[in-house]
Amino acid sequence: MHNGFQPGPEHRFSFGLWTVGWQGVDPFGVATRGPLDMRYALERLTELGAWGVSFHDDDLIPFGSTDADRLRRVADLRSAVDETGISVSMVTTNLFSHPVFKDGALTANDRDIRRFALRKVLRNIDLAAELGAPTYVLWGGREGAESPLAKDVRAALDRYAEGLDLLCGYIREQGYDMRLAIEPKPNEPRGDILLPTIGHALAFITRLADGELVGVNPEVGHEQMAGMSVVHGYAQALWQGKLFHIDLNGQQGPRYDQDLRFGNGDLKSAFYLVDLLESAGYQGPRHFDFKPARTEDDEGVWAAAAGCMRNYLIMASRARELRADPEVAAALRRSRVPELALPTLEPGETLADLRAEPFDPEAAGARGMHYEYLDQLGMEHLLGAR
Ligand SMILES: [Mn+2]
Repeated sequence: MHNGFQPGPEHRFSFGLWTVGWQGVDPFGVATRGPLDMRYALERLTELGAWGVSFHDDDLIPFGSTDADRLRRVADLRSAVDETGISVSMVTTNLFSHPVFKDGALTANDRDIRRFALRKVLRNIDLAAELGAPTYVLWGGREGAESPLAKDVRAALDRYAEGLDLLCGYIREQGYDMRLAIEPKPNEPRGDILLPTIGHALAFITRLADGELVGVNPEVGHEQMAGMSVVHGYAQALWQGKLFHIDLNGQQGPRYDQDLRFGNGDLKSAFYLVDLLESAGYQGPRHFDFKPARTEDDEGVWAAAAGCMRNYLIMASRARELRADPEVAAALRRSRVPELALPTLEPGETLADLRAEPFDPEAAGARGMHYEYLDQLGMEHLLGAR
């Protein structure tokens, strides 16, 4: 393989422990791979050029572990982190696997379960702070319903906001250098999940008591499951200063959550997403949340992880070439793309001035945009034909 796309710490690539550790259990089949040793995973990731790692509390400390077991497992992680030099880039809570969360966690109808969920998150936020994780993700996979009668959505959103307000208050009170990021998803495992898209999450954040601390962690595949444009969604999150963290992976349209290797699936969206992240100066981790296919053995797992990073670097390089190509620059001008950056009104111009301006809609309506030519140029860069 070409060696010009070697990942290194400067690229800030990170992986969830649960990604390379996925054993291939799906609704129709049992595991095809054995459990992955945490230390081995961190060593392999570092060797491949990854910079960071993330985990759910239960990835590291099985649900129901004793305090002694918990301490031992945290100490093991610390020593593996120190030995490999990998960063703990993000931590999150598993509020979905155990049967207690079958009706949700922060929005479960049962109040005692909501209280238990909060305790589980608070405990893990302490651990995240101890390990220096700057971002804490909340994916509410079970926060939802199959029946509209079963969940009072307005009350559920009240409880969701209450939960986040309490967590933000705790982070402030403890003086933790940490921000929260909500991960939207439209469905799966629930029939309908609350905060299904980036847009829903961004709107929800505006209603929080301390929304400054809360942003989004959009996942490529989740937006595509909802039929959304991932590029538009990420761009709006950036525009609102809320793109705190990202989950890169691949998906083929609206169907079950595929969690494909980044670059597999909708390649064109992946390419323009990389172009967006690189040109907008996104500073957070380039975090992958994918599942190496259950057809793979250990070797295939690491080939998939390496492929995620390599595809990102190849696309970033193609995006740089695209942006540096004078023909592309000329085509962008011909399509009047830079004109969109101009305010619609001149400074000092009044609405009366605007209303008095002569305009010929027939002539303007007849102007071609030349987007087909522009898109083709982009496509040729993506395909390596230029
Ligand atoms: Mn997913």
